[in-house]
Amino acid sequence: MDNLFLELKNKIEQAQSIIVFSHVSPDGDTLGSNIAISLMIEKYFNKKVDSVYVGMLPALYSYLPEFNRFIDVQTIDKNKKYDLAIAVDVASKDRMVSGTVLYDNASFKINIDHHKTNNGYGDINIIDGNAACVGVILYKIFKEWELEIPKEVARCIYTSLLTDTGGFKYENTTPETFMLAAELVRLGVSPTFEFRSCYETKPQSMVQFQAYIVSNTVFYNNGKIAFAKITRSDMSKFNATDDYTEGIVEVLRSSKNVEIAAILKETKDGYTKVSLRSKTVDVTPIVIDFGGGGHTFAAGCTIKKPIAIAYDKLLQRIQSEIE
Ligand SMILES: [Mn+2]
Repeated sequence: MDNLFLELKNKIEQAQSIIVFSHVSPDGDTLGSNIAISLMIEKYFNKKVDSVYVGMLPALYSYLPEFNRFIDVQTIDKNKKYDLAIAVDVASKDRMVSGTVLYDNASFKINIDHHKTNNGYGDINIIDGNAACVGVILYKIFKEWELEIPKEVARCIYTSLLTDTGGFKYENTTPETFMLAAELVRLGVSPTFEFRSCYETKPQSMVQFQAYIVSNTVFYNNGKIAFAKITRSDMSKFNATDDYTEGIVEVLRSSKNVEIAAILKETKDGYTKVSLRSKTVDVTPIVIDFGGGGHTFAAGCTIKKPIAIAYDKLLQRIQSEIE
């Protein structure tokens, strides 16, 4: 692993133009990691970095330092050839959607990730399936490079850690997680500020939308399976943006009997985006059947079927896993 860290450093030193990618439907890890590595490269390597997102940029994370640096990938010329492209928290190349062509065009490609389903699509692949978040990997890289971590970068890594561990409570929460959190707090991060900014700033309509979706959830197999359906009309009724669904699946899993909770969301093009959370069942085989990926207890996929059909297919598949 250490060799890869050095190789990465060499590649950054050699590059003139650098682009950093976050995955579509960005979360705290992919955004925090993007800003963290971009700021470190700009500060210590004195290079300009383009930090890009695809699709929608959730306003929720606008409390992150230098959040305004994010560029919509659509605004960049598709023929542009960067010297170096870095993907952070991007489980598979297609999660860069319209940005994939820019990533492929780059002279050299880096892939930094912690999804165990990542197939290693980069020229250098720094993948640690045991890392709680990509922020953990970045912290190790910066330490290996013997660089001091400024408070802004510490805050970004803290958000990666906070969000990907669900507030230090998922199975990926280890002694290392708390050691890193302690170190980041020592570097000036305020846990209260980050928590409030991240979890207690929902628009009122979002709280009401989530309550509505949760109250319409259907439970199967003696309450072991929870299925929540979100249609476009539900979304428009509450003026909901894509980030409005964040956190609902965790509420469903909080029911005592639930083993697997599923959120099915109708996409703009009439497909079905699925998000799965489980307590003890490995859900990766389920989403892989539908062309998706993710972690053992948190995974997702997009089923290219209308929501009613996707619902039945997914329910059957999950029931076969539970019985
Ligand atoms: Mn992640």
